[in-house]
Amino acid sequence: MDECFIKLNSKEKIILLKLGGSLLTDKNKPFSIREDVVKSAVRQIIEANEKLILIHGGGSFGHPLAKKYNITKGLDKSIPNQILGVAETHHSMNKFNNFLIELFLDNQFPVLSIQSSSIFIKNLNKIVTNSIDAIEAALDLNILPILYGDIIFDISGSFSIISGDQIILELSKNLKKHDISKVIFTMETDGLYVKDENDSDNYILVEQCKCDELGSLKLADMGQKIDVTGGIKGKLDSIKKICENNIPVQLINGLESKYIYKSLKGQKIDCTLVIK
Ligand code: IP8
Repeated sequence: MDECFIKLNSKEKIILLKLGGSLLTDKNKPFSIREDVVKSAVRQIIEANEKLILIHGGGSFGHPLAKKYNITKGLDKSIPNQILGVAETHHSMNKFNNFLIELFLDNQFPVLSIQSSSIFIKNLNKIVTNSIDAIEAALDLNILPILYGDIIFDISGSFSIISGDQIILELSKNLKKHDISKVIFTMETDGLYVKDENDSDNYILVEQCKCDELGSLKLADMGQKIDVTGGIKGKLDSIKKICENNIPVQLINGLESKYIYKSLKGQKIDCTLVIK
């Protein structure tokens, strides 16, 4: 049999799960973890015990600091202590990530933190990675890799922010030994909503849509908090790009009981599914 054919078919299926920063923290109150939400998410992931990579956002540990030092705009000598701010933002995300890591380890569940600022770098505005082999090596040993939104260096001598959504996009392009069966984004609503044409006070959940329809949806404004990485618009762009690689994306409510577990297990829930 053709060697290439065997290799293609020996790839292991994997899920990418993003826990949104606004779900896990109170984005309006710096450095505040929503402990019951985080603990419930961790419990559901352990219980589901599926092969996955977990990615989490910045919430109140990343965005307020990134905004204070205008990190997304890159090096700006007129901003006092900006370089210190880069280090502080990374450290703050590290502390937040540690909280999750410890919850898993307290439950004897093997996880490993992977720093996005060490494996990704920007070159001429494009994110590149020398190797994400460590992630796949961890997966092969049944260790759950956890990545998070972070600062990212630019080889031109600057920096910016890499969001959890961008990390997912990079993973979907660069994983070699694993096929992504789906990407799950957890948020605080059941998915995307559009205005009901017959009743302007009512919103309707979009249960399924194609990625090329995303741009024309008349989405309801479900409220925005401080988000240096583009809010819902940035998210839709990332979802579109992920889907274009033929990976289904499910947007689910991380506050609903057992939704994370059910989604990981492929059980039916109210959500938005975006397909190619
Ligand atoms: O919450 C942003 O990640 P996101 C990370 O996934 C920082 O957009 C450091 C602001």
